[in-house]
Amino acid sequence: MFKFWKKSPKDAEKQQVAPADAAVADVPAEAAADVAAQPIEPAANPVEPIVEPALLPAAEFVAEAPLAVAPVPDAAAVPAKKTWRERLSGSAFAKNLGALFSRKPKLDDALLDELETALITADVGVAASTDLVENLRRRVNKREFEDATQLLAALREALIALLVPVARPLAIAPEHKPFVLLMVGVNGVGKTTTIGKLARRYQQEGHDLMLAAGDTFRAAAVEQLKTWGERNRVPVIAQGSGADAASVIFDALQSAKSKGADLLIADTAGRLHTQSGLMDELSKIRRVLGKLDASAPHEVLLVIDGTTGQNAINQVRQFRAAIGVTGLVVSKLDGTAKGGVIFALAKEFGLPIRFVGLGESLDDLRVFDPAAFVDGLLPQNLAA
Ligand SMILES: Nc1nc2c(ncn2[C@@H]2O[C@H](COP(=O)(O)OP(=O)(O)OP(=O)(O)O)[C@@H](O)[C@H]2O)c(=O)[nH]1
Ligand SMILES: [Mg+2]
Repeated sequence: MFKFWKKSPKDAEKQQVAPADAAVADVPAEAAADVAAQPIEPAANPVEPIVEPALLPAAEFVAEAPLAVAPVPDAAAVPAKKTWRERLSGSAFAKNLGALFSRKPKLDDALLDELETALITADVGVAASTDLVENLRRRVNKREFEDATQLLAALREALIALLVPVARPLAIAPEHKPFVLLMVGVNGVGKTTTIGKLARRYQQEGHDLMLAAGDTFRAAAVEQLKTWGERNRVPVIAQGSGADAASVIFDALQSAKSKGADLLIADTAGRLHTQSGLMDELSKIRRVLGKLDASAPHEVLLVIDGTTGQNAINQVRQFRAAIGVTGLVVSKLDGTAKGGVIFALAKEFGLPIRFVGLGESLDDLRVFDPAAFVDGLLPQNLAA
């Protein structure tokens, strides 16, 4: 029953590299976004024994595709980028706070209690909400504010101050060649689409990058990444579905090294943080990469679905224990997300929040900006 996990020399031969295809070089950003955003079925995620990958010679894994950089699509063809406020306006955070302050409330204990409830229900978490409101309460008691507008301004400052320490953008350190970025997270959080968006971003910045299709559970997952790579002329290292993930990522690093790529982004299968067998597989990926580069992976990005709520805290704990997370991406903050989970994460862990997902298009993966984020959640003024 476990035989599909065993890597045979035949499996190694099956490894493919998505060819660069001049015919699809001019696919506009929107089409690429469609591919990146295409829905995929949930992974079955069986718990399987871990098998060390065979350490095959580098020559067998050299990517055929040149590391060509596709032309950057014409900016005019891309629809106007939506503002943070437009993207975040549907969140419970924005709605609750908007409703609270539009009543032109009196500065009293009842308002502070309501504010605390609004923050907690928007996923900010009990600890962060209580801290924020108790600080404001002290200042209200000292008569620092004349009206609710001033209280709102103080809340804005306090929220931004909570996030500034975690707004540390990802730097692709040139001393690592390639810089290895591993994308991890539970099922369906947006890992693969985020890879598509990041790949486009780094390609436009002039990086020679390669992708590793490390989600080997489903053929659809490999195809999703390969299609993206073909359209954007980014080489994708993949083996058939059912291959060993650590082996695919190991091969991809070997290939990226031999091609002189400066960035390798590896996808992994979604896994529940409670599935210990699958979490062990992540440790194995780290161990195996270490055979080629002791410092790899240089970034482990954990993607958290912004609609997850307080369960996000458990996810960070478990993934951190299994593989050592170095940065977070909080996706899907548009739509039904309540908006506050980022504050809870910042308060609990202090891990860098590298990017946030504000929608499905390529433009919607933004470098995390605390002021833009907070301003997108809060009412512009008491009339909002
Ligand atoms: N609205 C919105 N949808 C997003 C965002 N990021 C990803 N998605 C959608 O989330 C769905 C799942 O995305 P995937 O990238 O396939 O998720 P994954 O983590 O790779 O999933 P598995 O490989 O199954 O674990 C897709 O429909 C994406 O378009 C975002 O920021 N906003
Ligand atoms: Mg995926």
